[in-house]
Amino acid sequence: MKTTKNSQRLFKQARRYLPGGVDSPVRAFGAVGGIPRFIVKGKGSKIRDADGNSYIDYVCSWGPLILGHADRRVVKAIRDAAGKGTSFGAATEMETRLAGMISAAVPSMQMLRFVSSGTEAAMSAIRLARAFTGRGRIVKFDGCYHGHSDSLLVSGGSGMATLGIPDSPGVTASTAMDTLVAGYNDLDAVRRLFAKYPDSIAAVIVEPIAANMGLAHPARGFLSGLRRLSKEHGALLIFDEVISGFRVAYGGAQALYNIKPDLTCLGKIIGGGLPVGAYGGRRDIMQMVAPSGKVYQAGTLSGNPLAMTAGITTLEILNDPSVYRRLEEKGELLQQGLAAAACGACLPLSIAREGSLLTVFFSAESVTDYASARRCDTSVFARFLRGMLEEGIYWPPSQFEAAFLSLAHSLRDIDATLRAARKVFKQL
Ligand code: KE4
Repeated sequence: MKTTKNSQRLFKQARRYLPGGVDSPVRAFGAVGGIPRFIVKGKGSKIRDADGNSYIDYVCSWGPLILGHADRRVVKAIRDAAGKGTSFGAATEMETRLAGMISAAVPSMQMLRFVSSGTEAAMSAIRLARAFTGRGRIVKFDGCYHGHSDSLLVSGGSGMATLGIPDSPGVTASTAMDTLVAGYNDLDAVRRLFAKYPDSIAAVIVEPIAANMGLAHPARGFLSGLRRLSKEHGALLIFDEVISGFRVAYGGAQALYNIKPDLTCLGKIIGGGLPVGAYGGRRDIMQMVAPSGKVYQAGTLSGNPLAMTAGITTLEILNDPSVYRRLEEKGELLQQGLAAAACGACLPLSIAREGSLLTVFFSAESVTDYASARRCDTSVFARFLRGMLEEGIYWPPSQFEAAFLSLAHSLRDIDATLRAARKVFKQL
């Protein structure tokens, strides 16, 4: 057994000041048990914990680190920028530069605004959609996550079209009732919502490739159906590409599926590991954002020089088709190897993958929505997670998250991961 003495001590200290000892719930390992590892260093595909244990990392900060930890080019750019000042609360040329790079990569984002998290991006996009359409209701999908703003911390009952119910205490019923919920991939449910609430739906917000129920692909015709229905009913279509943006393709999922949303939310990769989010889209909509328009949104550290520099450096490296080919090859190798290992252990497993983003579901059926995701065996997943930790593999500590590969993951890393999986699957 790997020792976790120091992580245990640090976790105990952390719980004195921080709820659950963490600054984001999933980090507490609540879903999988065991001691959350306190990380002291990362380099490339590896992280090291407070007890000196080294792991091949498949969390990669939940997506931002597509280049791997402490990429020397990103670190140098941040170091150089920091020497000139970390934040001015004033305009800088770098914001324009990164915005231009994003708009060139994602043409539907004719204009955009930087914020400091994906939550802020999605929250602001919803406010803007409500202002632009003059309507109050929104549609989201069960199992999709768009950050922790009140309107979006709402989920449905089953996969049917339902009035939203608060996902968290503190979200008022009056707020939740403006959020309508449908099952992911259930286009009929969305059709029924538009019929039931005519002229009152401001927007449909969707993860074009879902990654917060584990990874689930859009069914054929689902995204184009949402595009058609929202246009037909005068609602905006918002793609939340906080995870998929610059992950599944340089142009995101909208490039893969050739669908043009009205607004897009970004985060994670565009900050190169520093806090950034962005929302953007059609010029006629974005012009409504203060100060050019009346929709208020602001942020002390929005577009700060360090995050902009890290984002610019990261996107410059990603803007090379061979990058996504290499990520695809690594993802394919890992998926094939995991499937073969599960087969060898007679373990019911389904794997969903898009490029360097994948989820291993402990279920024989493929996952197409939150209802099917919830049928997975989460207790087996927990044993898998803990077993992989023992083998030096740091897998995302929740069945309902995706794993992230980076350009720094080597073939040796993948071999080591598959060796570990073969051993752990047999123990399950
Ligand atoms: P942040 O506020 O955490 O930067 O972004 C919120 C968000 C918005 N949209 C999507 C599709 C997201 O996946 C997220 C956040 N992702 C989670 C992982 N699934 C962040 C990890 C965490 O909550 O600690």
